[in-house]
Amino acid sequence: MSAEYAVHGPVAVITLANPPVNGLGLATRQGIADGLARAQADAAVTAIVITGAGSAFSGGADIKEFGTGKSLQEPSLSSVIAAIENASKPVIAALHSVAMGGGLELALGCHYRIAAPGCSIAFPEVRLGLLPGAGGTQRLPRVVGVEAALNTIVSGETVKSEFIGAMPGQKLFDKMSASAESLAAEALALAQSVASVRPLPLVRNLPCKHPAGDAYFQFTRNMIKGMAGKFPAPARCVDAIEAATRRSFDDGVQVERAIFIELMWTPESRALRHLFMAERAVSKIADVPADTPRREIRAVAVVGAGTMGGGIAMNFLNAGIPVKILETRQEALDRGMATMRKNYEAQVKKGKLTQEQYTQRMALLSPTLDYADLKDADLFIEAVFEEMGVKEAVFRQLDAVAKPGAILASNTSTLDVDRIAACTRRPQDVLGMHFFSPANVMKLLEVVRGKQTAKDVLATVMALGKRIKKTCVLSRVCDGFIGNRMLEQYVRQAGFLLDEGCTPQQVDQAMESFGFAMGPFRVSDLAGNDIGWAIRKRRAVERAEMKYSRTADKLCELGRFGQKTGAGWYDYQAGKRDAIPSALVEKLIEDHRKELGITPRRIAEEEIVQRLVFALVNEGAHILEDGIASKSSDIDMVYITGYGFPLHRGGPMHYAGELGLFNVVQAMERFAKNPLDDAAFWKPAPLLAKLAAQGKVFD
Ligand code: T1G
Repeated sequence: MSAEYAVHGPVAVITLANPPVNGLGLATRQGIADGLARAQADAAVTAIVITGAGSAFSGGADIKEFGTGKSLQEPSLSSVIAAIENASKPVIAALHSVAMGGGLELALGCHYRIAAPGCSIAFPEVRLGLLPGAGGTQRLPRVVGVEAALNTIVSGETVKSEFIGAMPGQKLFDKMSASAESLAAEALALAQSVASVRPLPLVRNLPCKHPAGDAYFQFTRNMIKGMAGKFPAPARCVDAIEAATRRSFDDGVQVERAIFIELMWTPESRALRHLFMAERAVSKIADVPADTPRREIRAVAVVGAGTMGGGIAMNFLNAGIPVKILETRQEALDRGMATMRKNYEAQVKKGKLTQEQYTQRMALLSPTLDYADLKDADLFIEAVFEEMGVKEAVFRQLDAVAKPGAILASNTSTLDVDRIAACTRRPQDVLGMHFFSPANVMKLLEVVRGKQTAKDVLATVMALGKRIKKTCVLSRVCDGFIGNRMLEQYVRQAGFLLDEGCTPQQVDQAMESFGFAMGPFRVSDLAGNDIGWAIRKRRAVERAEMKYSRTADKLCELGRFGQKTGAGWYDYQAGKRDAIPSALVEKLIEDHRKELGITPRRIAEEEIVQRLVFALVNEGAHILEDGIASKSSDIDMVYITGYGFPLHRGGPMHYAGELGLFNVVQAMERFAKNPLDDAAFWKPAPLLAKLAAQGKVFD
């Protein structure tokens, strides 16, 4: 039962009860329909109120039902709304907390609406690659006007009920309750006050016109072209709303329905719906219950005031958490403090931060050269040079000064967290917190679980990550964790493609057409080519079997580290970031091919994209087999939030599923036949091969 029925005097009350947000799943829709029928049949009932239990009126259609067939099963939301409109007694929607998507459409089908202040009103469907599919594009313009409706539906933005209630001429709410607490009583009173009104008012009967329709919709379409990017839904929202101004209500609903079904099947909508669920699943750790007690984090200590340390510190300052930041030399400490000030001042200049907020944040920051000053911290984050010996020494110091129960985290991007933990007497309090540069901007935070990391430490850090607005993805310990381990294969393929015939700009353009903001060589020039160089040198010792193109090393041997040296894979004019194809680099690559005896070939864009993306997929499958990531949607979240994988593709693992894993394996088998490639790498991971053979997708 997902809707409760009760009678208060002459008013029947139907309460949606499908936690956590009263998603309008089949059982809930059936519960509403049954309640309406019951109220209609009861002569003592003169009016009906619909409201929601818990922390929402309704968050809309049950997204978990999409693709299961249940979302289209009768009673559909549209037929429930039709039953409301055809009811012989007034139906009042009592809105509180959240009224979104199908929940707002349900309310728009009612004869009257009363809203509590603070209720979040939105049509967020566009963020799922959809549009309101139960009459929302036809009814909302009729109660708030075409332009306000179009802005709401195309943006998917949330607006508070009191803001709408104050809009002159709005007909969305017949009444605002004095408070959330008084909503129920005021809804009952409203119901009784309209019990005898006939004919019952219907939103569908209101007029819907725009005085300058052609010009307005043309202007809107031009505006949307830029912001919609690869997503078709925003423009289709405009089509549906325009239909509301030009056609009868029933015809307009047909137009909306057709567009909804069209969008439901687009890969872009499937990707966005996948990521909606992936983002909510990412914080769940199978063996760490959601109610695991957490340690209190009142103060943080950051060791290392370099680019990463300063950026890390800013995350906590922004969340109002005091930070002590330590360096070993005064000038390094001063430099780190100056960088943070510069970052905040830039935000103040852009209007992203007020002067007062800047001052408040800096007041929470205490620089020090003395480890003893860190003794009260509840969480330590080490962000020093990426060299095991240096990190081990730091952790020994932290172990000596930290109080019992303090959490010790390393920001290492690839090193063995278990080995770092072994330098302390408290391995259960040690884990990795791998931030991505710039640490105060990038959303991704890889939380690296050591063999002995305690469950309450994980629960504490995952919750803290959410508090500092990060997407926390749990990783086990391996070289490169999730993101960088996969990136290694992506970059290797990019290098092989140069050996075989591509220029850096051809590879970058192919990946940017696929949807990445920047291709691998532009990214490398931005981050610094010397970072990869150091990792390859370390790997050459530890994993000699790993084959690489030597072009990247030759580039670094020339000191071409990228933007920071004014030259890398590309040339750069002083003070500019525009990547200019470099004749010197092209000659370096040509000479290297001659050295290897390689005759360059023309390589199609499709092969470039497949070799780089399928390299991510195959390594991702190995990562799942090794238990480094617990679910494939976590890998997608890593690549979407930390590596610029295009949103409309849903992440590497989702994208592979969309293409069909069988097709991915087929392509890999072709790559394995290329003598210049790495045949061993292209052997499909057993998990990938198994799923492909079974015609399945990743979990
Ligand atoms: N369906 C199913 N589950 C939902 C849901 C939904 N619509 N919305 C949230 N959840 C789950 C979510 O997965 C998580 O589950 C829990 O609720 C808390 O979510 C016909 C077709 C409502 C503002 O797009 O914006 O209606 O992880 O962490 O921060 O035209 O959830 O606990 O198991 O986000 O308090 C349109 C999406 C659907 C609303 C609450 N509606 N949801 O935020 O909690 S399509 C949406 C949200 C539609 C109609 C069309 C937010 C929220 P779990 P949360 P929150």
